[in-house]
Amino acid sequence: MNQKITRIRRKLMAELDKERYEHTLGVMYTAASMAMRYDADIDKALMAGLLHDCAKCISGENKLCGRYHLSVSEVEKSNPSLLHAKLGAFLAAKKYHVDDKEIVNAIASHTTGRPHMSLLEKIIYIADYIEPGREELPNMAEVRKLAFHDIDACLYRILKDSLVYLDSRNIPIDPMTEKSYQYYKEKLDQKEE
Ligand code: DGI
Ligand code: FE
Ligand code: FE
Repeated sequence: MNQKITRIRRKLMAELDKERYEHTLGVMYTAASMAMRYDADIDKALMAGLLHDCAKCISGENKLCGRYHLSVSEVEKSNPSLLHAKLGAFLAAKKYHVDDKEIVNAIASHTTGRPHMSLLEKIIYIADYIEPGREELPNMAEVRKLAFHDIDACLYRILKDSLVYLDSRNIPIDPMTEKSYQYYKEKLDQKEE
């Protein structure tokens, strides 16, 4: 696994711009730290963190999805940046030869989340948001602490803040982001009853 990580790191250094590569390393190590905290597989967290944005610096996402027979919704068509998650999951398997379903799923759901996320998916979704190089988003100090204290509460908090952010900028919400938010809201409400 370590050799494979080193090999893919080298490829990504050429594939991504400098800022995105630095972010990638931040997500990779943050995900590993969270895996330590929550008893998840550290190697899988490293690999999923490393590859989560592997399709971020590619242009013509719509066309590429067509070529690879990946479905594109209306919201994705008008916001192609959403597509780097599913395109990244596809490339992780086909170009970087990652055959672990859990890793591929974590890459696929890292932008919108989804209901019933696995532990690894939650870790990547959160690590992407809190890695040390990420710009200071609202409530960041609190969210970072929560990540190592209560993973579902943290997930909910990020989904909530993301919806507020997207709304304030009039960016159309992907239905999956909304679904994830509702699912984790209900889950937390039930826990509190
Ligand atoms: O790729 P990163 O920048 O590291 O982070 P990311 O994969 O979470 O992508 C963030 C971008 O995705 C940001 O520009 C907002 C956008 N995004 C997240 N959820 C939604 C969304 N865009 C739309 N249109 N709708 C969403 O629900
Ligand atoms: Fe991303
Ligand atoms: Fe990212």
